[in-house]
Amino acid sequence: MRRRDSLKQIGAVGLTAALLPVTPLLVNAQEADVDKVSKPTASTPKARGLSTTKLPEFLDVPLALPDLPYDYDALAPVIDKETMMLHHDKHHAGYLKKLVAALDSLPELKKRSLAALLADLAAVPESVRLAVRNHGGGHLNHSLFWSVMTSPNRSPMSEKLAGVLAKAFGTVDRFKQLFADAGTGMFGSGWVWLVLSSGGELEIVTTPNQDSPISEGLIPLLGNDVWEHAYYLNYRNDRAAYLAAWWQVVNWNAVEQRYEEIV
Ligand code: MN3
Repeated sequence: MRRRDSLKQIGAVGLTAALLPVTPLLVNAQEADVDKVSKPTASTPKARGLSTTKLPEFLDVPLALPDLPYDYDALAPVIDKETMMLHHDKHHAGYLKKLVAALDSLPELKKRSLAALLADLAAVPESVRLAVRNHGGGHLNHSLFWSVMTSPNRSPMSEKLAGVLAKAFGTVDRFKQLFADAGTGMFGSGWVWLVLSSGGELEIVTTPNQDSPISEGLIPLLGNDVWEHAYYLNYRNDRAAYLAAWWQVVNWNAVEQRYEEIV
């Protein structure tokens, strides 16, 4: 089975009882094998029970560059206007362009949603598998990213969601600390996520490059981009400062809506 890189497995003791049976997902970061990561196996998503035919609606991302749901400068001073322009118009658009170019060579793949392709990469023809994984992952990850942000302190966490997170991680502050630590500690470029496992557990995980949690059978609720292009203009090499400031622009209402859709 494919391993996740740099994974932080977090106990979700309280939440689990109210949901589905526990599926232990302990992974030792030292066991991560970079070579294997580029060769996902057929068993990966299905082994975890993620249905590729019943993915949540919010994962159904069209093959188009989404408009930002706010102005380029709406996240300032947490994320500056120039970073947002470059990130959305250049980086995200670049992933999409390369994804579309790859899929143009196998148009029948466009009949399936991108999320369904990413959830079962082994079923994607080898000639485009890496492009789907990298550029498709990039397109999906960024599409999900823009929509969980809003102007600073515009969308505070509800008491209900705070209760869910506290039940899973001890306290909300503890959740934030674990998430930030996972993002800060991740070597190289990638993403840090709050996900729901197929066993119904809330977990914090990291994925390298543009890998999607969906390819691991995990549903992403909240993700932060820790590639340098996401923060370097403002924060230089201080990824920890970016992660600490980022909480101000999280759209907790959007996160809660995703959670409500899948539990
Ligand atoms: Mn990015």
